[in-house]
Amino acid sequence: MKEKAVAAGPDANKKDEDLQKNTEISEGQFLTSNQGVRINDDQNSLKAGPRGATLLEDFLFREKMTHFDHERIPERIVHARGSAAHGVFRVYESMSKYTKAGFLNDPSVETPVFVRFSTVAGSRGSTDLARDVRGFAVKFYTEEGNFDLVGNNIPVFFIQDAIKFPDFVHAVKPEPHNEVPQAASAHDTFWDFVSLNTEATHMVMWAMSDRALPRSLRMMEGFGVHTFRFVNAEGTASFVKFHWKPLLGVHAVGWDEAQNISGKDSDFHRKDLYEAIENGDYPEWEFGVQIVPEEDEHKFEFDLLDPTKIIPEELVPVMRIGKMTLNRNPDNFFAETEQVAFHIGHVVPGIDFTNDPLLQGRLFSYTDTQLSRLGGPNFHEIPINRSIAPVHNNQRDGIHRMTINKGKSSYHPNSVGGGCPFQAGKMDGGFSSYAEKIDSRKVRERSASFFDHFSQATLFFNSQSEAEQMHIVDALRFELGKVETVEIRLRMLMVLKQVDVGLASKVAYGLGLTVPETPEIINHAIPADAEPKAYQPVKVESSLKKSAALSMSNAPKDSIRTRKIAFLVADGVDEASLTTVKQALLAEGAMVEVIAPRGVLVSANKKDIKVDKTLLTTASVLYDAVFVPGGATSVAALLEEGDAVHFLNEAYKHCKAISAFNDARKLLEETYFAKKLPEHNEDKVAMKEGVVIGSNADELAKHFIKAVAQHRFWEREKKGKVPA
Ligand code: HDD
Repeated sequence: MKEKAVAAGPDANKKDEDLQKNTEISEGQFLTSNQGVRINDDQNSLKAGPRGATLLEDFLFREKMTHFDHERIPERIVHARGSAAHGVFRVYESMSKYTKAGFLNDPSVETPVFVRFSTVAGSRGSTDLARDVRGFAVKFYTEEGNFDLVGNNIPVFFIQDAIKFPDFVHAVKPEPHNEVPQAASAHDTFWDFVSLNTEATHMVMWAMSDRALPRSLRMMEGFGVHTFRFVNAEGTASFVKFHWKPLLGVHAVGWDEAQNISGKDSDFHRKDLYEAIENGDYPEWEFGVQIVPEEDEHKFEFDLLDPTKIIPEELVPVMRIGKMTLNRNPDNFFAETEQVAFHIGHVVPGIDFTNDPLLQGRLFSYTDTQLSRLGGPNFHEIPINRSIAPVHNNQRDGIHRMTINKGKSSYHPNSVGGGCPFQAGKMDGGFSSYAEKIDSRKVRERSASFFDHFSQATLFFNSQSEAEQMHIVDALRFELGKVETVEIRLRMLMVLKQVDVGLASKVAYGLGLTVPETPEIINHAIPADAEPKAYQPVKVESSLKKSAALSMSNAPKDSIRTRKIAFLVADGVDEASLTTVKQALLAEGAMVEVIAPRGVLVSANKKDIKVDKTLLTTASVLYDAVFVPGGATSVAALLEEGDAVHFLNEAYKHCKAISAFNDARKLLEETYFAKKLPEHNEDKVAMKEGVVIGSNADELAKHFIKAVAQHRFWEREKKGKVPA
């Protein structure tokens, strides 16, 4: 029977049900071998006597050990370290005007998704807080097949043509002679490459900004990067850029903080995502699109096909068309997060490609890499990768084939199988590529419209707040400071000069260098026998000077949902102030952890209070803000604890909200920021640069909540770097 395309219907559970079929729960079961034989001793191998040699005959030992010996698969060449979650997506209104993709046409359809976030350069076990781009890969299990949106948290890329990808990755990865540094771009080869390959400049600015240090995977934007194509049922196409906008806002940590987090808890982001979902604080993103009609392709100052360019939101606003909610953690990291295989070429009818040369090259790489990573061509049969739309074709056999195809025919056309499976006609939802007109010479060339390497780097830099600009300067001083070859530092200063002269000279000052006078920027993406002048990178004067959407300082700061607040306490704490402020914070959706010198705690009124962490097992860098409740004995005890004072000093250094109730002010007076405390007037709440002191717990809580929502008080940094 000819199968019609399955009508779209609300079926978010379909993927979960599919995964359930492959779930193994050992509860109440006997231990068995892989052949189902029950095992009665898993503690001892089979020996020739209790003190004798192990016998080769021990098939149970051999099976267990052989499996163990092969438990690892090659890690991803890039994006090796990742964390993932299941969820759902729903479009707000039909987008049929632009695309015929079923999941974007029907607001009643809830599409299951699996999302994997990642860092790019580090190995599987590397730290979450590396300065790096974050991968943001979404697999939509639609009724018309899988659509993978394999994006990043930065909207542009380092290179314009996929043929440069191996070079770029070799340059950013640890250096080949000694395999250092791990998960870091702060080394010679990375800066050598990007200073010679100036199309990277725009992306370098993003990577040196706080965008590369997200506070949480739940608080970062996502971008499809390339310009894709939407095609509607009439065959009309438009260009489209994809965005993810987090409903928790876009927030970052500082570089010193990031480095400390890496030491204190290198799984910081992974745990944060997992715990939020376990707590029912489901992360949400709105799905955004920027749509450009076909006829407007050439109306911009940049080329829509150039993946090192954004379309500023001032020119084409982002339409928020749907919402994604991540609501379930994977059951098994390896089976799901590790084995998931994304591919930019997994599209559904209504979504199509453009000639972006980076996108085109990616279309080859993703299937190819899974062949060695997942061991063969049948990785689409691994439960996490399986489409919920039925799969029928004549592909057969290969390593680890799961499907048992019945019947005689495995070719098309056939008559012995009744002609099945049939090709789907247009009315049956068959995919047909957008019939773009192509009439051209076959060349190895880059379009001259790709040679503006600097204008959007400048736009990005100019759009940053003062604090954000300073962080970029610091990041460049740090990274180039780690570069040993002076010529590379100088070359990079010449590149930075193209972005902004002030930026280049500030970085140069930190490095103890002078920006070279005559910039000689040569683009190396040219054929050996080409006329170099024609390929000289240029800077097109951008008519847009600033774009508000590019600065995180403009992101909404009206919520403290899921922010983690540390309460510093010791025996004798004033329970009333602790409870009042805690309740107020919890009511706003924040998370509170009580941190004491030891694992037990008794309040002044002799109540046992649960301790979540001790000063030894946690650190200020793992929280968004600190509150010190009152209580003379508690405050006196904390004054004796160097770790408690350090906790506050460090929180201040990292520009976080800090609050003290009543007599807890004494503890703040022991810190290095004692001189910067707000004047405390008995009945009022005093607040200065994110430090809130007061003796009315309700009022204090209100002000503290506002301060936490501000995320960071970067103005503290203006007064110079502070010790901690
Ligand atoms: Fe890629 C993985 C995102 C350019 C080749 N890429 C990978 C992942 C993400 C991206 C998020 C991890 C997927 C996962 O979680 O499993 N890649 C991007 C973006 C790019 C980009 C946003 C530019 C716009 N990538 C890119 C190019 C090539 C590749 C130009 C090669 C031509 N990417 C790969 C890969 C990976 C990969 C080698 C490694 C593991 C994998 O695919 O499954 O094929």
